[in-house]
Parts: sequence; C-alpha cells; structure tokens
Amino acid sequence: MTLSRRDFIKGSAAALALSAIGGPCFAAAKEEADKWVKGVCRYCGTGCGVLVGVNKDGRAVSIKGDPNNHNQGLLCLKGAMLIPVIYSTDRITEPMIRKDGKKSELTKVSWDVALDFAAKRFKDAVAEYGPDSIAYYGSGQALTEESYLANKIWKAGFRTNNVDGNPRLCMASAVGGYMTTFGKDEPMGTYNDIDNATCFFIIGSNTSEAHPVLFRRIARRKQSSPDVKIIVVDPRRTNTSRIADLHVFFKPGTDLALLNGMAHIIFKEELDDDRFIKRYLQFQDNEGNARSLEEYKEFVAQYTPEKVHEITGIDPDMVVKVARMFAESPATLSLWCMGINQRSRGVWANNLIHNLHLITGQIGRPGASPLSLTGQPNACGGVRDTGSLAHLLPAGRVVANEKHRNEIEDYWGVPRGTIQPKMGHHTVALFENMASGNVKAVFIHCTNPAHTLPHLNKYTKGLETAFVAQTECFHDAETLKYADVVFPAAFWCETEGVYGCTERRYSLIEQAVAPAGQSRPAVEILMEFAKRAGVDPKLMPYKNSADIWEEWRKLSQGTPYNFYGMTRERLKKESGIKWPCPSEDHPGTDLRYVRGEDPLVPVNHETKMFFYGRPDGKPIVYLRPYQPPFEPADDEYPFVLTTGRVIDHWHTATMTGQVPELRKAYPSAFVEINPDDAKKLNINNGDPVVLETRRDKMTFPARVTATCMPGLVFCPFFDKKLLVNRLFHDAVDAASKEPEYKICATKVYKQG
Ligand code: MGD
Ligand code: MGD
Ligand code: SF4
Repeated sequence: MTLSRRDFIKGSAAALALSAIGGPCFAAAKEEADKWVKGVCRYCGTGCGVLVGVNKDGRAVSIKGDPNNHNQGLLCLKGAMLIPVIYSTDRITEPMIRKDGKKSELTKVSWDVALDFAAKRFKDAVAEYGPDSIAYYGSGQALTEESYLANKIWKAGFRTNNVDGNPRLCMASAVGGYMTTFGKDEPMGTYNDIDNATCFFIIGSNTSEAHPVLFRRIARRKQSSPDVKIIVVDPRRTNTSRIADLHVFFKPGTDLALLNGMAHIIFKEELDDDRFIKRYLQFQDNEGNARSLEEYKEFVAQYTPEKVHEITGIDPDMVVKVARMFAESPATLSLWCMGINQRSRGVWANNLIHNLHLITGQIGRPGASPLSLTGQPNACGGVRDTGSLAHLLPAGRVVANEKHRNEIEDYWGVPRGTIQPKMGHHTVALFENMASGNVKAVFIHCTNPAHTLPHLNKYTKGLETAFVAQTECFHDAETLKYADVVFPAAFWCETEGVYGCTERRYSLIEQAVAPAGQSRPAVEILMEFAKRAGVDPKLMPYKNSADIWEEWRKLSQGTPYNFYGMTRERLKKESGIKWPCPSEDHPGTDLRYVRGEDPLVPVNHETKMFFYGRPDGKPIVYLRPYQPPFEPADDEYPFVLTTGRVIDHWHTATMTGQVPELRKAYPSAFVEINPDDAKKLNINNGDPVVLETRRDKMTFPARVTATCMPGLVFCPFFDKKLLVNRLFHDAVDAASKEPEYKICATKVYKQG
C-alpha cells in the first residue's frame, strides 16, 4: 500500500508547519516492510536520502526519508510518491527497434537484435566517417558509474569527445563561474551553511518549488531566529519570495546591473573587507587584463542606484538596502539556480555573485558562502566530476590539456594520443551537427531532448536525421518518437549506483527491487553495446557497477576532487559523505578552501584560506559590464516569456505524470499573466491565450495572477502537449554554451 497525497498532508506535522510558508514537506510514510533499503531521491539536486521499504515478495511498498542523511527524514511530495512510479503501467519492459527507418513503427525484439542493430550503425558510421560522426548525449540523472563508463567508452574507446549532456542546459554557467573565479568547479559551502547564515541572498531560484526540503530548512532557520534576513531577487512573486524581507521585483535579465550596483554601494559605504581583498584577491577585465582594486571600484561606480534603476526598474533605495543587508550581515549565504544560469551571460552573472562574496569576505565561514543550487540529482557527481562533457576529462581535467589527456590515458591503459585534443560538440552544436548530417548516430541516455532542448522546431531535425539509440523507462517520453532503437533501462532502485548532490555529498542508491520486465542496468547496456560496436573489451573489465566505482574512486586520489576514502562498503554504511575525503577514516569536508577544514589545504598553510584552484591561490574579481539578454521585449514582441518549474512535476513529467495525485495538481501547462496586462488584453482566467514569438505560436489557458510582474508571462515546460520550447530561441552563453531559457520576446493576445 502507498499513501495518498491527502494521507501524507494529514499525517505530517512538518507539512502543516510548512504550509504556512509555502512548501509542503513530509516526514515518513508508514508501511509494512520486510526490509528497508537505503538510497537517494530520484528527483532534484537537493539529494534527500530515502529508505525504500521492500516486502517479502521483493516488491517496494513504501518510502521514507533517511533520518541520517541531511534531510533528516523529510521528503517533499514528489519524493514521497516515488513508489508508484516504479510500478507504472507505462514502463518500457522490452527492447524495441524501427526496422525500416524513422517512419516505421517501434517493434519489440530480443536484446541481441536490438544491441546488434544499434552497434552496427555506430560501427559503420565510425568506419566510414570517422569517430566524430557519433556521439553520446547523457544526463545529470544518470548514475555516476553510468556517466563515467560512457565517457570512457566514447573518449577512449571510440576516440571522440562528442560526449555531452543535459547539465549543459542547467549547470554549465555555474561551472563556468566557479572555474573562472576560483579555478575549480563545485561549491565551497554545504547545507550546514543554511543553519548558520544570518542573511540569505536568493537570486534566480524558486527554492520553495524546485528544492522544497532545502526551502524548509531555510524557513526553519528564519523561524528560529528573527534576525535572519532573506532577500529574494526574482521577477516573479513566487512561494519563495513569500518569506522574503526584501523581494527585489525587477525587469528580467538585468541582474548584472544590480550585482554591479551592489558592489558600488559596498565600496561607497566602506562595507568591503579590505584585509581580505588585499590578502587574497586579484582583479581582471573581460579581455583577461589584470586590473587594480581602484580600477574595479571605478568600474562599479558607474552603476549608481539611479543607473541601476534605469536598467532594472528597481527602486534606488532598494539597491542600497540590499547591498547593506548582504554586506553587513554576519554571515551571508547566496543561493541561485536557473534564473542566473540559463542566461546568455550566465557565467558573468555567476562571477558577479562570487565578486560580492569576495569583496565583503562573506566566504569560508559557517553560513557565509556562495552556494549554487544544482538542479538534477547527479549533475555534480555524475557529470561535472566525472568530466562527462565535451571539453572535460575526469576530476577537473580538460581535453585541451595534453598533460591531462596523458594522465587519463595512462590510467585507462590506452596508448598516449588516444584521447583527441579537440573539444567535442556541446549540446546545441551537437544537435545542429546531427541535423546537418555530420553526426550520424547518437546514443541518448536518461534524458528527453525532444521535449527539453530550446528552439525545438530547429533541433528535432537532428533527431529526425541521425540514427538514435535511446535508453528509456517510460513510453511517455517525447524523444521515443525519434528513436531507432530503444533499450529498456532499469529504473531507480532497480540497480545500484552513486548520486552526488549540490553539497558535494555522494550517496549510494542500493538496489531494492528487480528490474521491470526485461529491462537491464544501463552499465550492462553500455558495455554490451560498446563491445558489439568494436570497442576493446579490455577498456571495460567490470563485473558490476561497484567495480566501476572502485576505478573512479582511485582515479580521484590526489586530485582536488579526492574522494578516495569513499569505498563502496563505507557508502553502504553511511548516508552520504562530502568530498574531499582522501582517506577511509576522513569524515568528509564541510568548508572547502579553509585551513583545518579542507584536507587539501596544508595544515600549516600561512593563511587561513587557500584557494588552491589558482596557481597563485588568488580568486579573480571580474569587471563584467551589464549586457541585455539576447532577445529583450520590443515594440513588435512587447512581452518577456520566461519558463520554469512547478513543485509537483519533474521536467517532462514522464515520472511525476504517472502519479495521479501529482498529475491532478498540474494536469496541463498554462500561461501566468499579470492582472493589469490581462485587463488591457481583455483576458480572463482560463481564456485561450496565444503566445507568438519569432519562432512559432502556441495557445495556453490563462492564469491571471500577480505572480508575474507586468510585461512578463511565465509557462511551465512539463507538458508534452504544449511544448513551450518551440517558442524559444537558441541563444547560448558565450562561454558555458548554456541556453537562455529564461528570456525571449513574445506577443500575447487572446485567441479568436
Ligand atoms: P526555475 O523554475 O527554472 O527553477 O530550479 P529553479 O531555477 O529554482 O526558475 C527559477 C526562477 O528564476 C523563477 O522563479 C523565475 O521567475 C526566475 N527568473 C526568471 N528570469 C530571471 C532573471 O532574469 N533574474 C532572476 N534573478 N530570476 C529570474 C531549477 C532546478 O530545479 C533545476 S535546474 C532542476 S534540473 C530541477 N528540476 C525540477 C523540476 O523539474 N521540478 C521540480 N519541482 N523541482 C525541480 N528541481 C530542480
Ligand atoms: P527529463 O524529463 O528529466 O528531462 O531535460 P531532460 O533531461 O530532457 O528527462 C529524463 C528522461 O529520462 C525521461 O524521459 C525519463 O523518463 C527518463 N528516465 C527516468 N529514469 C530513468 C532511468 O533510470 N534510466 C533511463 N535510461 N531513463 C530514465 C531536463 C533539462 O531541461 C534541464 S536539466 C534543464 S535545467 C533545462 N531547463 C529548462 C527550463 O528551465 N525551461 C525550458 N523551457 N526548458 C528547459 N529544458 C532543460
Ligand atoms: Fe526529492 Fe528534491 Fe523533494 Fe528532496 S526536495 S524529496 S530530493 S524532490
């Protein structure tokens, strides 16, 4: 028996407490179980620990939050409703192929037929057109072992760097921000900072809907101490902004001006940390020239509150208030997500948030930290850390660096020169190259790009043209329409592997139940496919996923990602460990870059902090000017369209859509429009409203609500019947190549 939404809400004190502040969270589900198996929630980058209850027949019957993991037993509704997803009737249970091209039907075949069918196409493509004619498109939801293995197979086995994945659509700008400022990826803080922060600077994150259990922790912190202040910077009034002391409601896409304006006030009012600046920081402009502190001050002095008001619409007094609150609070924690990353200047926006922490010394103390929230459950551990992107190699190495390539080649036991020095195609370029015929075959794993890429009308052409091999669990996935081969993959809890969440915490998901039907663990599928496609079996000497983990764990030794101490046995016993964790007796690290906390900082280092990502140990403060979004509103397309999440659905709803309670909460997409705009356009709740952009037009039911500021409309993107990404352009951040899903210009009018 599983509990209904109503049962959960009724039974949970936590939910009642939180409903007052806008985000339901749930304690444990009660269910008879023969044993409890430890894991991590399938959904967001919060990475809540779970215990899955399995009955005598080997069936999962219940789920509860792991009291020993950071979530202390809590789950949000999506997590608490995972069991019915496993047993959904929509599960794909047998391999399928299209025998006669894209127009033919998918038909069920044996594993051998499906694997040979796919392998031949990849092998032929490599033989005829070379290794760069094939690609792997992966996911921040795949298990670490799967991403590590796929990266090795493609980069060292097939010898192409065409390995990318959906974290490019999500966290690439955050990675770019950490790399350019600190010289190394991944946050320095952890969730413990939430319990110590005295000011939260939440910018471009609807934490309440997208990271509900963390939001609860923030709300609890605020409730426990009235002095704790919350600033929310968002052009929408979200559930998150309901608990804000200051909600900065402003013109979307203009954050760069606000962040520079805050830096200006910080210097003007002497709220900066002069000692920290002099000891640790260096300054640089966009051309890579070294600049002085004085030059930086002059640069930000252009962003007076009045000038910021002109660009952003924010009241000049508000700019001053926000800057003071940020700088004067004893410990400020910044949290941000897609409102910052999914922007054509997402890396710059990340840099400017880091700038504020650095110039005020709000860093390296409990509660004082920049902490980017990761979207997917394993974007950090599985993709960023394993280097499963077109420009990366494992543990912070890059393909462009010969020394890095040689280190990995030696470790993988392949001749030097095996890994190509040229970066592969990043996501958007990959799908462009599929459409143009340069990439002939792609292996898609654990992601649904026909629904989630930007400018869909353009990029689905790539899926129509190239040979597509896809692993999937649910028939509902839009990308299946384009798949030539479908491999049924074992789902969450049907196999084992590691997930790494926002706070550098790696946790093991243990196998709780048998895979549905004929579905198989993805590591098996990848290895079988690769061997048949001509990859040397010596590259894959693994009996199971634990063997892959062992290889990866050892590879991390001596790198800034060092988690050598996380043996499989240890991960089985403990509910997540935070790297760096260099030895089996190391407890894991809370504060990175801090002497006495981070094992990678020498114990006798001459300064308290050591930013070892940079050769000189000094992070860079950047002089980054304001730049408008790629496609701001104009006379012809006078509204800004933004897209994002709702609490009860996960991305394309292939999983959450299987749960009646979640589906009922949000049965279909809609467009939120401000009441003033609605009045002018004669639009009432439920009216059909056309959004017309330069790419396409579509009709959505209206939700008239003050959530959006005037001039802004919002659509969630979960609904495959209303694929809002058809409306979007494909502008990407110049450095991270992450698409700007948050801003495009649109006409808005009532249909008919
Ligand atoms: P979004 O809804 O994409 O969620 O988590 P979030 O980024 O928190 O957008 C965040 C906020 O950015 C919105 O409130 C939007 O109004 C604001 N915004 C838009 N434009 C701007 C701007 O110009 N400036 C600023 N400052 N803000 C702006 C995303 C995260 O959620 C991710 S990446 C993933 S992969 C996960 N997905 C997911 C899900 O699909 N469903 C649920 N329920 N939770 C999820 N958690 C994760
Ligand atoms: P998901 O629905 O998470 O979306 O985009 P996607 O990754 O494309 O797709 C996961 C797929 O894997 C589903 O089809 C699911 O059924 C399948 N699946 C689930 N479990 C398993 C498993 O165990 N094994 C296998 N093999 N398959 C499995 C997400 C992407 O969307 C992201 S991360 C972001 S941040 C972007 N956000 C965004 C936005 O904010 N606005 C708009 N308009 N578009 C966006 N697109 C991006
Ligand atoms: Fe799962 Fe995220 Fe909810 Fe935690 S907050 S239960 S990780 S969806």
